Amino acid sequence: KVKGAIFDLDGVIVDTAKYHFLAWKWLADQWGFEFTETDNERLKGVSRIRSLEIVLEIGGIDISEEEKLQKAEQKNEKYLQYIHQMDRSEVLPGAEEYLLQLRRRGVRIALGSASKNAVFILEKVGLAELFDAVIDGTKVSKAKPDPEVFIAGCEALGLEPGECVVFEDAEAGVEAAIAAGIYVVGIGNPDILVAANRVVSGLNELV
Ligand code: B16
Ligand code: MG
Repeated sequence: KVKGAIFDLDGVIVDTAKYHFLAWKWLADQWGFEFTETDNERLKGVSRIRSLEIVLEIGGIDISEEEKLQKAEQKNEKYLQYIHQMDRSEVLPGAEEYLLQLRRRGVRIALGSASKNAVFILEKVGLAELFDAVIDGTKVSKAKPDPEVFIAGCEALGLEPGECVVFEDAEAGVEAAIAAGIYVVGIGNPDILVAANRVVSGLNELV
């Protein structure tokens, strides 16, 4: 029986990928190369600094480690301007209903996100109080596909991996859940999330 559910944030609860995209594109524009939505797919579920490295690789740009930290910081400031405007209308269809449904059944809920802005976003969209635990980019050091974030999620809920289920939209996240030994429901395209135990188009399919 499932006792705990661990949710990814971007792509599962909210669509912040569009704001990450705009902020990375803003940096690419300054460097003078084109950064497309297809390029942006490669950044989903990936940490901020690793995302920057992928963006630099796409643009064929080489900068020092110190400059990388500066650029990642600039990108985040731009991203924060976008997410400051978020409200509950940006919660993806079915997400709130599904969280409430699980809570009524006594299932414990955690967030398992790579984002360092996760708590801020949950508060902006009004879902923070539905989570019993939040494991985000400020709490883990190894990025998905490493299982660290989801193992920490189970521990925070006081449960074993075998008692939990993960909801993930990114390939790296699905891999991380499998490596943690947790049943994983992919959110998105079944042709991409082939490794998931089950794939649905969105949480609205599960309500
Ligand atoms: P931040 P998730 C991830 O969120 C995003 O998918 C990814 O594109 C982003 O680079 C990462 O968070 C870090 O975010 O810059 O806010 O710390 O899908 O793991 O919820
Ligand atoms: Mg995601």
